[in-house]
Amino acid sequence: MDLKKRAKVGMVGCGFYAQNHLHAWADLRAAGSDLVAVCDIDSGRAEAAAQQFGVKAYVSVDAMLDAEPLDFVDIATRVASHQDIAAKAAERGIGAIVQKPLAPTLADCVAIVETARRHGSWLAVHENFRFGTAMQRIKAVLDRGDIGAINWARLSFRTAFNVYESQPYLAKEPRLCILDSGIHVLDLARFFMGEVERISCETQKRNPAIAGEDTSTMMLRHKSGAVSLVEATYEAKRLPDVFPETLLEIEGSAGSVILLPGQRAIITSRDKSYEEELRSPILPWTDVRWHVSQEAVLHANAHFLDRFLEGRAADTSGEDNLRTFALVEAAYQAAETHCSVRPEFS
Ligand code: NAD
Ligand code: 89V
Repeated sequence: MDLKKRAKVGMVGCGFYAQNHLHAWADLRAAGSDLVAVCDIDSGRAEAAAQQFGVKAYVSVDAMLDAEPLDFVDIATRVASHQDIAAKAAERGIGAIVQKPLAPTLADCVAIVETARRHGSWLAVHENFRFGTAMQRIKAVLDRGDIGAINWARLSFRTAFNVYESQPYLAKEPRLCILDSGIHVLDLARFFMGEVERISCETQKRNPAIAGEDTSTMMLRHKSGAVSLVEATYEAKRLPDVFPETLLEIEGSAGSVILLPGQRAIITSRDKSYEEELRSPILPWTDVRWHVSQEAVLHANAHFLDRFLEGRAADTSGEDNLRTFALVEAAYQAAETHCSVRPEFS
């Protein structure tokens, strides 16, 4: 089978976070991505993106999918519309990358994955924390065995950054912290430590002005026997506020990796310790505050493009992401029942 060398990409959703996707596709032109059209039900946003990136604008997904010979769509609308838009692509045999959370519930996520499978269409979830430069470099250290068998970790996404300013809808989400940011840290826990046997969880709502939980503290027992603490909160009033960085403490039988504010790592391997700066350079379109998140988009999109062109599943395929989302649901169940819970998929 002749492998494709280029992919025609359609962007669905031109809102706040999609700007990073759009810049990433433009940067990946040399790697084979051809952004050809954008779609947003808000015509102003669609036109603005189309003008900035020199592509066609649509206000209807159906119209774009019927008019443009796309290889895949990149869906960066909010969670309520993911299933409907992903189905429209799958039914036409067009691949899809869907932003996190894939869907509001695990059952909806399974339905999206099943629809793609039924139509034989390629499906990836844009879960990008693991693709960030620091996370990829740390994964390489762990995979080399430099710290031995991993047996304990603490993964922390702790901030008081005003996420509600750029994402005002978050203040009204009934399920907030685990579904929005805890999902990223749970995916990192799987990425570094493997699949999960059981999870326990405590949630808090420390900010009375919002609808959902703003703080989650989770404990995971991995199938390897390792234990990890996974934390996410928007109410950590501390300095430095490292948003949107995830801090790490990963311990193994022969050493450890500590990821400190500013993406500085202290690596201890068999009684030798050294420091590494893992922060990547600011890009022309990234900014100091969001850079760690934005550069993860570029690397994630590069991965999705490569895998699509190779005809292979993404690391964060629909099927893979079911195991992360199953942890989200298990965490909410654990918080409600005050018991540890086995995730439905692992
Ligand atoms: P947003 O509301 O700013 O943008 C969503 C856009 O989608 C809006 O412009 C809206 O008009 C458009 N839209 C809605 N329904 C549509 C439809 N049927 N067809 C076409 N366009 C439609 O939202 P946002 O803050 O950019 O978040 C988008 C997604 O990105 C969410 O799932 C969010 O969780 C995710 N997100 C991920 C990260 C990350 O990867 N680290 C960071 C922030 C947000
Ligand atoms: O990265 C995200 O998914 C955003 C957050 C507020 C956590 O940065 O929603």
